[in-house]
Amino acid sequence: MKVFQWLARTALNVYSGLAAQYHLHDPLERALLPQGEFDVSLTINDAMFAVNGALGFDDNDRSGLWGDVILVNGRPWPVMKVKKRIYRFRVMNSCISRSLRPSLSTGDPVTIVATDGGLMPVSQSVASWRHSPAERYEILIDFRKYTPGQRSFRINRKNGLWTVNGGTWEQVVASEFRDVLANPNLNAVEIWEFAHNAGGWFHPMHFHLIDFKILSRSGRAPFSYEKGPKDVVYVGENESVKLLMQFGPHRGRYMIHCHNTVHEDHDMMVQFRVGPEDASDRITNNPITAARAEWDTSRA
Ligand SMILES: [Cu+2]
Repeated sequence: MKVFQWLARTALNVYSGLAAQYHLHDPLERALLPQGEFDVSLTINDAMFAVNGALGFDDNDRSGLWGDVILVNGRPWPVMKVKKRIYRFRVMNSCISRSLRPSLSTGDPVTIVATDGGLMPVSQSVASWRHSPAERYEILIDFRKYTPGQRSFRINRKNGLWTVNGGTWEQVVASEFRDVLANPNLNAVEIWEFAHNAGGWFHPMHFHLIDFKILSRSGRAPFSYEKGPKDVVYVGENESVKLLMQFGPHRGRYMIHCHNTVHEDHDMMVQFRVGPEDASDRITNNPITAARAEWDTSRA
């Protein structure tokens, strides 16, 4: 009976953090694959949090738990700086119930080199893969082809919502406005590419804070009439645009959204942050449910 009670708490134990990676090495694997700082664990799980930060648990009448925050190695929305080389990532899904489909935002493939029990006979290049709880996949990502300060964003329709790299404004709100698409330094110069690999709609993408210069449109020069400073760029059907931007003169968070305002409402708005996060970045005051503003009559 004691054993039964222990087993019946596995989900709660794993959800509370009792899941980890234990790596075994051998000479063949050491010879073939990146080691040390280039051999990185990614333990992914989903969680739901109460207002006070406590973990919430709801197994939906014993069918499964779906948290609305994805954690990597226990941290929400983590960022990792990489060098221009090949990295090895050991990806473990430690969600209670959620299936994952990892992919790179650039759409580039990754190389799967090992599965749960060790090296594959032949590595496999895939654009994404289906990944259930407890499965482990080891992947290689080649960062040599990416230019520092260059970011790629994809416009996608997902579950009836318009998204940028899969992100929505609902996710930003759920994160208490801390979730950002990118975090350039103050006055940094970067090139951002927005790709819309579908037909049916164009998207007038609008950026707050900055003006930008359109560098190219699907690899060709921009139109002659759009060579001035811009804050809206027409992203046509099956088109990608490259934009040269400098992030200043202010730090803080700023919106990017589609200016087809129906797309914007459902739910094509995200944000970027210039400079480091500070304490005021966390916004818990919901403008819709907050107390009404009052006139300050003392100054009248
Ligand atoms: Cu749009």
